[in-house]
Amino acid sequence: MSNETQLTKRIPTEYESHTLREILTQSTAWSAALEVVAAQRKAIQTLWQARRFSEILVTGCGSTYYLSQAVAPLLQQQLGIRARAVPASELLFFPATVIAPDSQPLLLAISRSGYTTETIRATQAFKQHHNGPVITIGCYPEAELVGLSDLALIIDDGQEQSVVQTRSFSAMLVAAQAAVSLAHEAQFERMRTLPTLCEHLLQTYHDLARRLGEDKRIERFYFLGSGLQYGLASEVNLKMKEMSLSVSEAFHFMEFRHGPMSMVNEHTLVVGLLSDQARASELAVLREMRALGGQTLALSEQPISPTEVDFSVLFNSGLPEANRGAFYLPLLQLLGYYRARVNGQTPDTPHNLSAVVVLDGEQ
Ligand code: F1P
Repeated sequence: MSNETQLTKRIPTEYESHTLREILTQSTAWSAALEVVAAQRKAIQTLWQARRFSEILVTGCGSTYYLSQAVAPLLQQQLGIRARAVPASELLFFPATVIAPDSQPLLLAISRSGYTTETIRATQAFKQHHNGPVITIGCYPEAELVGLSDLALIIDDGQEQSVVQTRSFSAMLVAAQAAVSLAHEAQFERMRTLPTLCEHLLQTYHDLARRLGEDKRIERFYFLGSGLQYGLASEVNLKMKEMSLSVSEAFHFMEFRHGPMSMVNEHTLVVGLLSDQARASELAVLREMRALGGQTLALSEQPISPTEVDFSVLFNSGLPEANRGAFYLPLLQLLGYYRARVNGQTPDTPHNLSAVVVLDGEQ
């Protein structure tokens, strides 16, 4: 995947852009991600059981750094082993601040393209100084990063024409969550309902995402997520910035009161990615922001009374939190997409951005 091959493919007539098509067809990439993990079930289970590592480092850049922030807490929670997310550039330039001297880390490197220079160089340096296993999650089998890995989970159906990551991101998240759930076989099988539920979510809430995205009274966006949802809140925030160039930020729920809420007014949409564990406290934050004049949208597994928030997206999937992270993404990707359109932006080719950041020797 190089920048040249981008956007060469014709946009199927029923879609106005690659980005919209890729958002609306992501359930197929989710199915493919589950098949990729099922096909490598033995290798993954052996790796988890062999435990030839004392901690897990998860790394990437941009969207895939935020994906790392969503995957690391999940690995620690589900496997009971210390795991942390770190930008590839930090691992490359400041390894001593990331890896403790007595540690034997496993490296999970995530990259849609598998060609991002910082992720490649950080993985090469890691292999030079540590003999821990290297796993990669990506979408292009021929990529350089795959050649550096002991195990690669590659989801071809996540490949994209658009510069911005949408279905690639969610498919790579599904693959990571599925790989972790292999530690509990039944949990993995239950994840097979994800693609159908994704279709249902898009059919049910597409119009809501469009209405809010096109609502020009909204001038700024805040995405709140804690625990397993913080990385996802950071990603949808990046989508809003990359696609629409809007004023947008992401915070942990409770942190929002400690200063950022000063920005809330009647031109603000506060979006909450609700967890199970801290749900009551998170809803209290949204109630307060509504009282300050902001509009509020909550995405949740359980129903929310309309007295609590202005708008809500209900998953009602019956899946545990560790398996349903991808549900937070499609509608918020659409929100960014429709905001981009009313801002006169072209999401397929965002301002200043290229699909892959390749640096030359000096940089
Ligand atoms: C990472 C990334 C994307 C960003 C842009 C540039 O790429 O930073 O997140 O949207 O496309 O590249 P990758 O390493 O995941 O291919």
